[in-house]
Amino acid sequence: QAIGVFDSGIGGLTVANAILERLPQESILYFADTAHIPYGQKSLSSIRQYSLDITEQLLQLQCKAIVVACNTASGAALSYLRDCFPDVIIVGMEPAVKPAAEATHSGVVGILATAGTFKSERYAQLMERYTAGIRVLQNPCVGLVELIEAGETESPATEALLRSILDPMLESGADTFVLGCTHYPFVRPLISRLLPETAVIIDPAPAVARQLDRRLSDAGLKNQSLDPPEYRFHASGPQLSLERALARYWPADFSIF
Ligand code: DGN
Repeated sequence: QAIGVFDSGIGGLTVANAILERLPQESILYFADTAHIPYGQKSLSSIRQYSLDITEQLLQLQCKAIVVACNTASGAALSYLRDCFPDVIIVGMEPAVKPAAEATHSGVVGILATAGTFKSERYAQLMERYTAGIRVLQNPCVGLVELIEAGETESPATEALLRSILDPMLESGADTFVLGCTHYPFVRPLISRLLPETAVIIDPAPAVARQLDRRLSDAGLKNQSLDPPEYRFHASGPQLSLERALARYWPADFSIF
C-alpha cells in the first residue's frame, strides 16, 4: 500500500521528495493532473471535481493515505475530500503564514502562491489568525508555474519574472518569503540569489511530510515490510514535463504508468 500524492503537475514532486526523505520505507504513487494544469486560475468547483476524481483513482489503486501536494487544490478541496472520505488519512498543503509571521523581524512577509490559493477560505482563515501586526505582501506569480513546467528554472525569463515579484517586496521591507505553491521550490536556488543572504525562505513541504508521518504512526499504518518501496508516477495528460522533472530531481528508481 502506497502513499497517494497528487498535484496539477510536477510541483508535488517537491513534496514527494520531502516524503521520500522522511519516510524512506513507504511506496509513493504520484498523479500529475497535466490534463488540467494550471489549477491557479480554475474555478473552485472544477478543482474540487478534479481532486475528487484523482483521489478516487488513487484509492482504487490501494493507496492508504492521500497527500494533496498542491496548495491550490488544498485550499479548494481539502475539507471536501475529508467529508467524502472520512476514514482516509488526507494531508494537505498550507501556505506557511504562521511560521512566516513568527520568523519575520521586519514585520513584513512576502507570500508567493497562486490566485486560487489567495482566493481560498483556508488562506483567509490563516491570515485572520496569524497576521495581526504583520504586513503581508502577496503575489499570484502569473506565468511562473508554466515556466517551471517547461523546465525553465534558471532562464532569463524566469529570472525577470521573479525579480518583478521579489523586488517590490524587498523595497517594502519584506525579510521572510513563503513558497506557497509546490512548484516554487524548483526555483528556490534562483530566488535565493535574488534575495539578501539574511532573507528567510519557507517551504512547507518538510512540515507536511512530518504531519503525514505522525498520522501514519497514530493509525499504525507505517510500512513494516522489508520489501523495497516502489515509486510510480502517472500524468493524466502530457507526460514530458513529468519525465524531465523526474530525470532531474527524483533521486531513486521509478516507473511511469
Ligand atoms: N502546485 C500548485 C500549488 O501548489 O498551488 C499549483 C500549480 C498550478 O496548477 N497553478
